[in-house]
Amino acid sequence: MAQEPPTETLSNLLQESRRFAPPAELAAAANVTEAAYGEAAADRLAFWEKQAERLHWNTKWDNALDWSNPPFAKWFTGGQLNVAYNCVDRHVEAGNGDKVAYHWEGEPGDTRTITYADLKREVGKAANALIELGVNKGDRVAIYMPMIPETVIAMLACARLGAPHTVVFGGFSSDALRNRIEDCGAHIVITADGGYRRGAASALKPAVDEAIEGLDHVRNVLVVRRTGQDVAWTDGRDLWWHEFVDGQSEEHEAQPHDAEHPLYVMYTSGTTAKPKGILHTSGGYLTQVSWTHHAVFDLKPDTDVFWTAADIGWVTGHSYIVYGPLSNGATSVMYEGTPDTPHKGRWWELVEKYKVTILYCAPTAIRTFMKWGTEIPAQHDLSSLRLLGSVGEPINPEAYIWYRTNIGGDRTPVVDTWWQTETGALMISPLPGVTHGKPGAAMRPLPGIDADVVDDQGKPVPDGGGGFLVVKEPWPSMLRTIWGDDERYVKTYWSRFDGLYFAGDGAKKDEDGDLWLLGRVDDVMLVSGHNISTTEVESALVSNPKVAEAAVVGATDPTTTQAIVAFVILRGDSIDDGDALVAELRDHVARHLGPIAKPRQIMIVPELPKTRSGKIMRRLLRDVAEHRSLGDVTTLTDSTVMDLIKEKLPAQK
Ligand code: 6R9
Repeated sequence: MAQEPPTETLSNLLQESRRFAPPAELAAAANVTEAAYGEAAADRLAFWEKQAERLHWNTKWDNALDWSNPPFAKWFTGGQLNVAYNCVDRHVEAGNGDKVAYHWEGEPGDTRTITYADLKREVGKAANALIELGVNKGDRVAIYMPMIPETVIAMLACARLGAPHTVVFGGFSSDALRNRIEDCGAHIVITADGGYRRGAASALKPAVDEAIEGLDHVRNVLVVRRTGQDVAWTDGRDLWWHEFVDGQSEEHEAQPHDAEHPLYVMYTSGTTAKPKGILHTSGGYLTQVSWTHHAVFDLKPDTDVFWTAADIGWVTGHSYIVYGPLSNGATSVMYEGTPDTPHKGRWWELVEKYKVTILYCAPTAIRTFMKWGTEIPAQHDLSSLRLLGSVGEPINPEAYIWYRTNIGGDRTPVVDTWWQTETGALMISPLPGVTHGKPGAAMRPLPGIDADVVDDQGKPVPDGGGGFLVVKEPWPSMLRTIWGDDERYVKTYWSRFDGLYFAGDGAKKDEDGDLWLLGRVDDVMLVSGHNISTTEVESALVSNPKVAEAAVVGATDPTTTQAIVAFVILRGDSIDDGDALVAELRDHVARHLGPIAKPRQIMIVPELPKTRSGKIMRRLLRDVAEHRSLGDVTTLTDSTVMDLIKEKLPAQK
């Protein structure tokens, strides 16, 4: 085959023809219908103004969008609201105080039921406690917690006071925590003695002690007692939540804040550079998380039980465990621990116990369940489920089918939702009552969102083409800047293409114009002049019934520029027969995608390196494939994984 010159266009290799129509019953009663697309296209700002009416405003806005100083957007200017009032008090005032906000389940099996009235009381006390600690509007508060109700209560107390929170994953090291506390200049840290993970109490407080050593701006550490383990104590600085917060008055009157008042700063990991503090504000953010939760999950507050099985320290938890569901008065499940504790059916036991109707999780979890086998979910009654969602990475078509079949009983739509910390809320996704879903495709930008795929000149690619995902018009829940670094905000997101938001993801449009996400552009491989996405090769591997999960990287190669190297995890019942299996998988990829995509090398491994939000860290695998020493591993969930992988390596030549 003749070598083609390198192009910045992604090759379109994967073909997928399966389609799933919305169930008739769901479509007939869907919260949002086809008409929303037309409505938003006719007048985008009027569409978002209508969605903003879902919230309680103390003062209505004058102007939907101020885009006079791009790329710095202001939404709903002149408007005032209180985010915590919208998430809690107004439901109590409407007579829904007894409604369950959270069915919380601890990993050891302890449970708590938190109603909206409970939440109002607890948030009131926490807000008064923060006031006593001298927290003023605008002050930052860091939250480093396990998945317990106090995490939500702390976030809402901050929102109530207009004190932006920054929640840091409980699994991050003290260094990562320190960088974040320092960058946003937090005065208070809220933490716990520890939390339960994988069947054991894991400490949090020592990391806080280490992180804030010598940081003068941190005045107090508020500590929730969760595990009862011993903690070191600094008198005058450290306070127990059960002593200090529980003694406060429950009464706290929420004050309105400007629509553009900062709500939170969420740090994106940033693989090599300093983490970016993504700033979200109040009115636009809450409008879009509330509407997308209503539209894409078809949330019926009186009958649904919603479960986002993700960590609150990930943006998915902020928007779809806390702000979206609470703004809609939903009942959610919140689970502290890992899916395999004390057994691999824990999630399905929870779905059965709480009669969960909508489940939202990451492809990495789905592929793990594929590895564990279908018998495990089959032992539970999952018939309450009516809708499934996916987020975090492209969902391989075979993982989508597995999810729909084995968890969704072949009835439920699967909504593959594309978005980012930076976008704040869902951006590209099917609408469950409208869209005829294609396994592996995020389908269309939501009503009110103007996204497209462009070539390296910023020109839209035709149907059938691939390139870079961009957003063309500002949206309500967009990041406003990077905390303290406007210049980096402009440079990172708005400078690659003039006037367009650059998401950093590769994507293609199929012949129908539907969108398929193809992974981060940094991960795209250049093989003999073709740009090939890691996602497509991974999906081809996962379409082999022996494979549960695959990660693909491009390693430098003297003849083809880069060569494809794949790391593969087998499904539970598959047998690794060495070279024969590798040959079979290489041929399988070549058959599905063409000879150009045939991996040079395939390694069968027990685990893959992942971040806490479940994204595969291909950078580390590239280090392995190119025989380099490993780069920064501090954001890995489990740092022993890389040792397991290296053990599997063939001896270096
Ligand atoms: C919500 C979240 C953002 C990056 C994003 C993309 C990937 C997320 C996806 C998806 C394909 C989906 N991503 N959802 N890729 N299909 N449905 O994950 O935020 O942690 O900031 O990550 O995740 O690469 O650019 P965040």
